[in-house]
Amino acid sequence: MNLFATAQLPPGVVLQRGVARDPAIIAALETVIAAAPLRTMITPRGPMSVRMTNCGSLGWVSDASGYRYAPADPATKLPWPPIPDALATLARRCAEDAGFPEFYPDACLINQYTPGAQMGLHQDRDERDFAQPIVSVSLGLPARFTIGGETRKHATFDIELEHGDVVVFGGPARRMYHGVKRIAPGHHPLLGARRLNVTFRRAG
Ligand code: MD3
Ligand code: FE
Repeated sequence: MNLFATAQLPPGVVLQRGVARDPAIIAALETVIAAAPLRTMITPRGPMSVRMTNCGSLGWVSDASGYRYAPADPATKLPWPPIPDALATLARRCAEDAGFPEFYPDACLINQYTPGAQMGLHQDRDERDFAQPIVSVSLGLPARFTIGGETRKHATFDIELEHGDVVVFGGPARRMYHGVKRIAPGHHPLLGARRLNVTFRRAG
């Protein structure tokens, strides 16, 4: 069982600081990125500043026509790489420690932020079953992560996420608006001038 600080966080948000510091996690991510390179996805509102790829049987993709989960990488038409064991084990353990012992992710989205990149306030609602949580792993440069409520108007607050931090969003937190403020310049000893965020989802 991991110890974590839950003070101040809304119901359903479980923060597990520093539980993803094993360098094997980065090595596993590098194998995925080698097979399915990070790329700029286009949204109906324009190109994203974050570069993305996926592993698992489904991957989140976006183009000018909209967002969806897809079984193949649109760049190569090949299936996304499988979720490496080191990542699957981490996701299952973190979900279990947050009260979700039956979490079987089929989609793993990898986001790469370089300084200046950000992600606007949004909801994750392309997944089939909102009873399933999302497990988020932050690596590399720190980020200021914004959490709001179930509507865009709701008051927001920020938490600072650092290398190795995991957040599980389940239950009432699953539909909360969230975003990432512009990443500040910096250097991380393992990842250099970048932040990787890995989200595990049950999409299908
Ligand atoms: C809260 N990524 O990829 S992960 C995303 O740091 C995304 O790259 C951010 O938002 C990042 O969609 C934040 C944390 C996260 C993910 C899903 C959530 C927070 C969430 C779903 C519901 C509520
Ligand atoms: Fe999101």
